[in-house]
Amino acid sequence: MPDRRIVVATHNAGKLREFAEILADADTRAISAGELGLAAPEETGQTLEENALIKARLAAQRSGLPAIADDSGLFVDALDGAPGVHSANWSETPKGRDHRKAMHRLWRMLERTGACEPWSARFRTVICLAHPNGDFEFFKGSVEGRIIWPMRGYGGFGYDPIFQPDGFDRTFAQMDNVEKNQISHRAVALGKFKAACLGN
Ligand code: ITT
Repeated sequence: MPDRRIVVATHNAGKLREFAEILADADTRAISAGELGLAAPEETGQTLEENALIKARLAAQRSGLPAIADDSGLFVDALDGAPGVHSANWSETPKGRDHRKAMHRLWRMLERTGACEPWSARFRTVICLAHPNGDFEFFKGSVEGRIIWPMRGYGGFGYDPIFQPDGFDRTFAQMDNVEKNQISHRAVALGKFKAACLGN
């Protein structure tokens, strides 16, 4: 990409921070959707791919710049992949997002299944890079792990306090940003994006 500016089309502060940290060593200038005053589109897709495309395409059209958007979710095997693509919806309340409520709901459902530990799960993300001319491509990442209860840790965001990646004895919320950004679903997908598009 000769013009090194790119729009990061997210309205999630936690995601935006991780994008900025992971892209910090890339020769590019990331501009947030908020800086450009772009509104968040309705996510009407049934898949991570569809929603990532909706978000990236709109931001590219509105800004005239290449845009990347991430659609992600937590997929729990004992819940047949829920909350999955609906991960954000589970946290919605009349007063805004409440991920503690969403994590309690997840836990109650898991208890009801009677499934034995370990409760295997994965975070998945699909990053879409969209260009103003309509071209687009996807970069995917996932991280395997398990659901932990009760919640542990205060770092990260979203469902991090109940997700422990394989090979670690701490949840994402108990890790510092640097450690999470080395192994997370978002780091894997952004690593592929950087290698393909930014020459990193
Ligand atoms: P944008 O669409 O503006 O990017 P969003 O939060 O609505 O922000 P999604 O539609 O992709 O993004 O929803 C993702 C959900 O999964 C949301 O509830 C997040 O908090 C959660 N999530 C995504 N990545 C996560 C991570 O790394 N750690 C914990 N939770 C995560």
